[in-house]
Amino acid sequence: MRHLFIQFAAATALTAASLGTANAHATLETAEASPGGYKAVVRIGHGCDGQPTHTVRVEVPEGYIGVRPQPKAGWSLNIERGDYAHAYTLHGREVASGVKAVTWSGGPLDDAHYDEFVLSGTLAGDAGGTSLFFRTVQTCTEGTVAWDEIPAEGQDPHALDHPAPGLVVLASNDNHGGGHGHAHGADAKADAVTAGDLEIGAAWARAMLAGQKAAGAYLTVTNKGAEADRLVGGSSARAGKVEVHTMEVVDDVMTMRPVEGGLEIPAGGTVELKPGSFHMMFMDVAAPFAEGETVPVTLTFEKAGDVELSLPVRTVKGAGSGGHDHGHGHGQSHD
Ligand SMILES: [Cu+2]
Repeated sequence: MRHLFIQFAAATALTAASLGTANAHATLETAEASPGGYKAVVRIGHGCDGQPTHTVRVEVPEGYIGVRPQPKAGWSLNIERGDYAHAYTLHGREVASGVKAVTWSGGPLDDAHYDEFVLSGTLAGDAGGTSLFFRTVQTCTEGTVAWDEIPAEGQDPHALDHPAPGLVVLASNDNHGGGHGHAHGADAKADAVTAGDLEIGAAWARAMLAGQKAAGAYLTVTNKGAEADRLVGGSSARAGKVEVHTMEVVDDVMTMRPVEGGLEIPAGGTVELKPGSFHMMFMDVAAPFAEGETVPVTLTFEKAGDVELSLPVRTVKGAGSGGHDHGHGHGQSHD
């Protein structure tokens, strides 16, 4: 009987796997990268409900510049060009336009097969600390599947049926070559504040674009005491809600969510809240934070209690286009 049960279970699993495309998302091979050279490998693991795919179109997100697609044997290539939202410095030159979308078509990609569609380009320095999404549409014999859903701030992409392949661009705050704009720069950071055993420094909030409702804020907490403390939350007159968030890549998908039970600040330790990692999330922000202003925040610690800070607002711009680039020889050539 036991044997029979196992066979039955296996058959059920097979049936579940063959239903729909929900478990075969279009994803990026590398879902986390620093500003600089980046090869975007979009992986298509499935057809549309059993049908072969003949066309794949990938949109190039803002901030991924100087893009060139890799041709594929048996597929024809169509490149759409256009203007970027603003000009970037790439290899010492100003670039204001480039590839915005690439379509591979006429190909045979059977439902049972797997294939990759490759772009080569550069992640601009000001993309550091953000997430980029490569909206992808696969067209099959009948019908299409659009991987174009983008998680809202704080939403788990796993909750989406058809998430766009996402990339977390790490903050290039280990790049001191440009001498300005990085997360630990002498410019635009709050003075260190002491509260009990805690010392809080290098605090800042990210400037927001018109229409944005949420923003990240970053700081460093050092615990000089003998006991651990926890950063459990916060509040601000400028936001409906302030939460402690973590950001990580799970199953190739960028995930951002509240830290359950708060963020531990170990005795004698330092915890850095930084882009691409732990951060304070300001939500329901009515008036977007503008570069140059300061934003008040009250941080709540389990033991040290409430700590008031004033966060300078700035962009991560200038952190270096191509600045943190491994082995391409142009790392420090930008402004
Ligand atoms: Cu967040």
